[in-house]
Amino acid sequence: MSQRERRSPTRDDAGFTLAEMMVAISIFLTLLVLVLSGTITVSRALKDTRQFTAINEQARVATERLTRELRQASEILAVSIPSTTDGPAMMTFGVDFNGNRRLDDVAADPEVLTYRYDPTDDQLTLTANDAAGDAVTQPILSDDVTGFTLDYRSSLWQYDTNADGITSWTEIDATTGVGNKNGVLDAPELAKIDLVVISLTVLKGTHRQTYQTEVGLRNQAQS
Ligand SMILES: [Ca+2]
Ligand SMILES: [Ca+2]
Ligand SMILES: [Ca+2]
Repeated sequence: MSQRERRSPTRDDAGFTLAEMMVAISIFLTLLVLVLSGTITVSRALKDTRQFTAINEQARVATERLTRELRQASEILAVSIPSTTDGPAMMTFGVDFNGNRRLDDVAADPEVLTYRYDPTDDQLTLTANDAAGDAVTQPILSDDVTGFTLDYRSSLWQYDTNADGITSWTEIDATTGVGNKNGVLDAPELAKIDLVVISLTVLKGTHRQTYQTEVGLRNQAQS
């Protein structure tokens, strides 16, 4: 063996070859990407949870507010019932907050309230007159309401024609001498409605929460 050949580096004493270095670096980079993506996923999940907790709390407060106002309502003035459960819904009702036995257009606390759900922008709004008597619409919940339904019922059991224990507005509408049989909940039947089942669903990311409550209208006149 020549001098030159003896000095040539063998595989064992040359440290890492270029190929080995490349493999080591790519393994290191792969592990780094995995660790970073795991960290990002966890922080994104935490952010989603925080946002949902906030919207969840707003939805709870909104449902409680509507429940409180509706319980004091003296009359339901108008409703719009969607043909599908995810359609637009509207309800206008009056509350005699100042106790003067009529609904005032101008009052410190607005006495005619309209709640409206628009599924095209996932928004629940409230329209009421301000202290000057001008109608003002404000969002109650923005962007995150994926369902808002109002089911109208009566405690007048004699109109529960299918005897299922619930007097629905459709039964009121269909009763001769009580409803006008037009398939719509309108003026002739509204005075008979004294129960409203509210269902509100919010969705943030993958989190979904539905609030449902049945409200008895204490002051609704019946005849
Ligand atoms: Ca009043
Ligand atoms: Ca029934
Ligand atoms: Ca009707």
